Amino acid sequence: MKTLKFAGRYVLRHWWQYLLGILALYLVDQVNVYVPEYTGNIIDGLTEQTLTLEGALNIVWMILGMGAIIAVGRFCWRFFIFGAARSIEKEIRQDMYGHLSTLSMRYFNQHKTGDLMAHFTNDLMAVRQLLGMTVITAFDATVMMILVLTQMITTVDPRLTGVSIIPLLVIAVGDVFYGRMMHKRFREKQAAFSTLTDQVQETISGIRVIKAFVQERKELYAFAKTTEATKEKNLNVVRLQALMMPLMDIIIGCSSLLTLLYGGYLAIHGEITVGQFVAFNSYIGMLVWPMMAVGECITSISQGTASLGRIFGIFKEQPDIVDSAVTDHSITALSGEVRMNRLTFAYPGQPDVPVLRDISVTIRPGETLAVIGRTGAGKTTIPSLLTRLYDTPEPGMITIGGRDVREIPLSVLREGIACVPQDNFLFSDTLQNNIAFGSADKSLESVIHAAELACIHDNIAAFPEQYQTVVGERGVTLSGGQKQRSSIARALMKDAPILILDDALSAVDTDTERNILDNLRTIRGNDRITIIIAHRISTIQDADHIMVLDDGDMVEYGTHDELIANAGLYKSLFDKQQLEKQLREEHPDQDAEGGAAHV
Ligand code: M5T
Ligand code: MG
Repeated sequence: MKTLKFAGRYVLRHWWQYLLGILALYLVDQVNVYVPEYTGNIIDGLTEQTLTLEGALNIVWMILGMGAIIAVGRFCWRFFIFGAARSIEKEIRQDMYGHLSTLSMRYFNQHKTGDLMAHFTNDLMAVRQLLGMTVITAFDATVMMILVLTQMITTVDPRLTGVSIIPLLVIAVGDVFYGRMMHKRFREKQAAFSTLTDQVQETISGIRVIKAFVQERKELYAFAKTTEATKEKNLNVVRLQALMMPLMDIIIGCSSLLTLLYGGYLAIHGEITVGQFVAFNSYIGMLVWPMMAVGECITSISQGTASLGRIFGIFKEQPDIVDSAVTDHSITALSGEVRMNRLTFAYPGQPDVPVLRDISVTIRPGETLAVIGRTGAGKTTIPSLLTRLYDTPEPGMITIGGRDVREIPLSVLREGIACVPQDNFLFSDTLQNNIAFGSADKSLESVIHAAELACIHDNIAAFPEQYQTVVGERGVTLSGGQKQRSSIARALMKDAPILILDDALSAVDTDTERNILDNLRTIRGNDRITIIIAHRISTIQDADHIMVLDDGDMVEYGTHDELIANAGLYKSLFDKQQLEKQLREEHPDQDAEGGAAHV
């Protein structure tokens, strides 16, 4: 019901188009119904030899005129109704896209990309079909049926009408069963399509891994299975449709036979004229389509409403993280210290597995906090909570300038935090646009400045098209380190009060790393906060505070010297990495790119 209300809102916006379309449709039907009557008149006139040449010409003109009205009418209904359906499709697609982008991480973690893409393609197509062709078919079929039956009864004979439509009633009853079977098969077809889209999408995104692990054949085999399954589901639909057609022909044949027998009988006995007999045959022909249309309508209504339901499912989904009653809209910029206050957090869906436990730190403006720890220790979770991709279980666990992050308007919070995520992502666009993404100032000078700070300018300047170089999907034409540094440049463009680098220097050699860190120190000044997450001690040793995370616990906290003196986990990491460095220096040809052991 809510689904229909949802669709109704869009339809109502285009009510005048539907109205005009339906009027045109009605006009065409009305005129169509008179054509057999006029043809019948000519035949009667000819057999009874009462028709003058002038009279015949008049009728011919009438028929031509009707033809013209039908042509214009057909254009109009197509134009108005298909136009409305296309517009609604566009509006729903636009709204769906807008809504989807507001949804929280939880939603995207739970839904497959291919499935979501199928909503935008297949499901919308079914809805367009429902709001376009089906509206026309349903209306047209009903009007045609009523008009033709009335014509049959009034201009020919009620008894003949009764007899001839008996077989056609069988079609109407059969349609119900047909519709049910079709609905089920269509649903399966739709699901198969989703799986197919998903597989293509995953293969393309994961092509590097597939190639590296020489899994092309296996993937091809898996894909062949999916396409085979999709073909089967499509064939199921086709088979049912194919079965329907000959059955229909048989039934229509029966109807024509009855008309011929009983109509012939009536004509021989002079109860109807030959012209009426001929006209009646045309009417029977005209009834076939509305009868078949009922089946079509049932199919596309069930398919369209199913798709509408799937689409409405997206709209029903509400973003978990939004501005709320506690939001103080007078806050327009981030400032002050960042505090984590007994921060404990578990991901939604796994409430019993806290990934951060009882973390308390304070970072004052101008300071740098470094976070180090084994993989899976909970490092990335910290920026996710700071930018509110997820919410802390209790207020006050993370505050900025003394205010809980929930009190800060979401846009202000995210504007104020420039983050280089661990899985950096470049769009299929020019490097200039990628770096300027999210900044108001998109000028080349600013982009170059940011690129220089991120030590990527020289690389970009060496490309033939420099900043206009288009990076492929996910930036595959750039090296890992180049991608990372482009992402850093993007974050630096924002010049935000809080900067977070999540493992953003891991693919950069140690000398470049040093340069970038020196640049950061200069530009961050003494009023802004920097958080650096890393695995390499060289990245973080100059930070004001170093937090050592181990399996969600902050096991050590202090400066580099304090932690070395502490002789704990940090010290053992340091020793290990020093040893590796020495080994590399002794055998420089073995591992030229400075990839220190991951902790
Ligand atoms: C910490 C778990 C993950 C790990 C722990 C993103 C995410 C993580 N986790 C979930 O259960 N659900 C999620 O959606 O949380 O994860 P992290 O903070 O990403 O770890 P890290 O950044 O320290 O690791 P790494 O590898 O980046 O150094 O147990 O399973
Ligand atoms: Mg991480």
